[in-house]
Amino acid sequence: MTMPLFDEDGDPAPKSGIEWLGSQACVLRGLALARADALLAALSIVSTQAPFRHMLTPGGVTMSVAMSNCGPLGWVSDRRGYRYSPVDPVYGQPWPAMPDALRVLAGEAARQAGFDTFEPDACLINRYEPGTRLSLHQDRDEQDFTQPIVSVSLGMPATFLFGGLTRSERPARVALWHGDVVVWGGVDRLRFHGVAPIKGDAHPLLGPVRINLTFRRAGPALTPPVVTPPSAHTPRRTAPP
Ligand SMILES: O=C(O)CCC(=O)C(=O)O
Ligand SMILES: [Mn+2]
Repeated sequence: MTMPLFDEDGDPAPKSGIEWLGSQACVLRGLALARADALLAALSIVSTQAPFRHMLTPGGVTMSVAMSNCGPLGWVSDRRGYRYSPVDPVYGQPWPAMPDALRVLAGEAARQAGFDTFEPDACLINRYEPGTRLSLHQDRDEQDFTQPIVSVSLGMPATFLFGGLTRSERPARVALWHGDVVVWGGVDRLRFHGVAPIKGDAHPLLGPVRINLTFRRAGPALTPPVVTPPSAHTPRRTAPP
């Protein structure tokens, strides 16, 4: 089997470098490539603990993309709506811990994109098969929009749709390859985005599958450490006799 080498316009896959999609949004080409084996090994353990499942939209439609999560919080959808939960609703257990290989990559990607203090507490794992897609949406179930989104692509290539702050703005079509990482935050944090139907050749490592890891800070904002005023440390003086 050969690697797919060209995108839908016939352009070759870029292997490295940074491409800006907005003033605070970029693709880090190939950043995850050298550690793909470690990421896939970690994911295989996660998915035995929290197997992929097709969630229901609040409207009762089964999603075509299969999903799982790792980290303290996991994104879930059902008839009650979209939300983050510390517990996998299928098994009633906490989600598997976020493997170090994933957490470290997310932090590095965020730093390269200009976000120095990203500490994800959620990693949504999406599994696409040929023909599946993700319609245009904003990521807005998180509490802290000052933190970016970091999104890692593995397996089959995809066309990422990156729109504006309104649904009506026509999205750019960005080819994403095995190992690419997209980061968007700051003024670009709430841009609409999605994935066009997956098509093309099976991937040599993963077969007819695309895996996407989306890292987020879903819970409360990171608060600066509380500094106790020095007077609170001073031992209380007893009154002179
Ligand atoms: O698969 C992707 O590249 C994007 C995934 C995404 O936007 C999401 O899970 O919210
Ligand atoms: Mn999204």
